[in-house]
Amino acid sequence: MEETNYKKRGALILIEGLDRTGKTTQTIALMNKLLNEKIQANLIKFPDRSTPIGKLINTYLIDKETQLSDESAHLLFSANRWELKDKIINNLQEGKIIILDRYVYSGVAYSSAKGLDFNWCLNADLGLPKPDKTIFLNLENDQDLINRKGYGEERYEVKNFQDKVKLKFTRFFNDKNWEIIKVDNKTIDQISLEIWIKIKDLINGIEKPIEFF
Ligand code: DGP
Ligand code: NA
Ligand code: NA
Repeated sequence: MEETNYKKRGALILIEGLDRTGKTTQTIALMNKLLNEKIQANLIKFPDRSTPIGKLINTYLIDKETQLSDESAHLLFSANRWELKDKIINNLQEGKIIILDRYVYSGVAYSSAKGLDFNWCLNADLGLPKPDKTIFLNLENDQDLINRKGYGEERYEVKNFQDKVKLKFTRFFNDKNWEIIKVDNKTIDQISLEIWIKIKDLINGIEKPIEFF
């Protein structure tokens, strides 16, 4: 008989959404809750602006004068995810939970919203570990977006562009392991609780192999 007992590993949990929908607040809150529960976890935010590639990306995002073709920008964002691949896998295998603030889906949604081919964008990320759960923070009335703190400071924070990105993200809404949380008119704590309910079955580890894009 085939052996199907896998060693327990940590879960890969991703929080996605448009700019200024509260991803960073929620990933930090989730991280703190896990640590309070004495569960080992690590938070990785993409783009990771601290690496050499991440520094280039940061310049590109904050300095709207920086010229980069859409393709090369995409490949830099993708390379930035590949830089962290081994760390993610090693952490999961050590039993740690990894919380991601953006990942492959942001890559595909933002870059294809600029007109690049959807599958070309995804191809660059094929082989990266796939999240066990993706939670999309959905602002249904996104007219509110432009009133959020700091909005418009970075390259992609333009309402018309965000609408296109949203449309690309919706192509993933029915994917396996995707959950959509409506964030309109909810407090930070309410949203945190909804996230917790969706991930609490994963916090004690998973007995299946890591999946890959
Ligand atoms: P943040 O630090 O979460 O605000 O993200 C920075 C910006 O980068 C945000 O507007 C989303 C965008 N972004 C993230 N990943 C990718 C990618 O792979 N391609 C492109 N074009 N944009 C991305
Ligand atoms: Na942003
Ligand atoms: Na953010």
